[in-house]
Amino acid sequence: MSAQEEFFKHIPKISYKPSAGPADLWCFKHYSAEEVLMGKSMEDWLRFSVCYWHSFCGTGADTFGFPTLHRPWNEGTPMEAAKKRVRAAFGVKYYTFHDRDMAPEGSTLEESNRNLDEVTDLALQLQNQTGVNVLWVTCNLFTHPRYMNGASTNPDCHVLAYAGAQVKKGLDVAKKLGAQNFVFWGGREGFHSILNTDVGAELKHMANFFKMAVKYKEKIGLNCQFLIEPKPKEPCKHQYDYDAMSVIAFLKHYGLEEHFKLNIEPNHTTLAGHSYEHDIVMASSFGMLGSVDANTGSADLGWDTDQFPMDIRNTTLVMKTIIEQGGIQPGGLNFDAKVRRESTNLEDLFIAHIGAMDAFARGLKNAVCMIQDGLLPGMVKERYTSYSHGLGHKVVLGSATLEDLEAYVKETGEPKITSGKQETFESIFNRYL
Ligand code: XUL
Ligand code: CO
Repeated sequence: MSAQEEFFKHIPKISYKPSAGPADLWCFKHYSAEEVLMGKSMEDWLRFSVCYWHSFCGTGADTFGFPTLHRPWNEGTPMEAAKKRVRAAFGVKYYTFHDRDMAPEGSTLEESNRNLDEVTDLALQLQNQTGVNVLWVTCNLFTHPRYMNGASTNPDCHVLAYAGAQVKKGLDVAKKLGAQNFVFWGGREGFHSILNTDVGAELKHMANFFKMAVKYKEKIGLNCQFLIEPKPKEPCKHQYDYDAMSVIAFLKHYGLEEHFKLNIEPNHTTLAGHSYEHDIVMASSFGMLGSVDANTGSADLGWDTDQFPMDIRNTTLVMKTIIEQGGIQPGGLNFDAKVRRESTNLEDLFIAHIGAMDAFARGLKNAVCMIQDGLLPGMVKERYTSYSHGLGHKVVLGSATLEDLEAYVKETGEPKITSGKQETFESIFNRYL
């Protein structure tokens, strides 16, 4: 029996219907996979991926309450449920998963690895049948109690060794399934108290751990992009991968920048006190934006709520950056997002994905209009014209000296006051939404 017949009998095939009215939610009003914009199809610009842990493992349980989402694929023994989930998950183009979402942890490393082998054999078979691919794999190095004081930053090398063994297996699985990326999210790589923590030692251990992963990846000929996912806090009080700039500094400091890019999750960015698009833009400016965990938080809450991204302003700014850097491949837009605990119908899970895909498709179209129109890019260019010639050009080339600057001021006097025109930029931006 196909997953469609087994789990999703009443879910229609979702197609593109630009004339859809506000109540017609079982279609894409904006996402038209094959439509070509600026030389690439929408499917290639957006590279959507569904994430396993929220959409297939999620139960709606939270710190205050029991599960509310009863999914038919979560029934049976842990291994039976794992296999049902794999079958249910095969309806989307890309998927992402943690090793422990795919198969339950056993009582020994060997047993965990066997479980993973068994379920990923089935996943590979289904991938080949359906053409669905892995956008990225990651290892869960934060749920098991052994990791409560960190994985690669644990003060006990025995725990670091366990994490290394788990990552080794994760890389093997990534190779077996043809994953296009491999993510490291350091949820417990940080501290709760500075008093019991040797920060310098922990950072060095983490860097050397990453070097081991790079070496093993090269050894097995795994051809995928390594990504680090910044997040400032939660579960730790302070996490080393605080935000895009901290991770870039870490990578450059330890000579790892050739081997990694960043997977930016906007809900983590806002948790770090930045605006939604901040880390997308910062990572991209350094040529380090590798992938996006496309979600959003609630500005009025300030924690990691992992909501589906529905705000067109946000999706427009993200897509503008992605277009400007020429695309996001081999990364993509992974919906690291969960339906609300109160959204208990299976239909809600579909509406959430359709709505978020449409929000990004609309963001893409807006950004294309903005870029092709040339008005805003032209205005930005205009602000920097003084760097296109003379002294400004020397500054750009790195050949100007302080003496040159002083001579210029002596000759030309006080710079004139120039408006930054923020409200003009904002008003024009709004015209594209
Ligand atoms: C946690 C988070 C993770 C990573 C993968 O906040 O975003 O799910 O994306 O471990
Ligand atoms: Co994430």
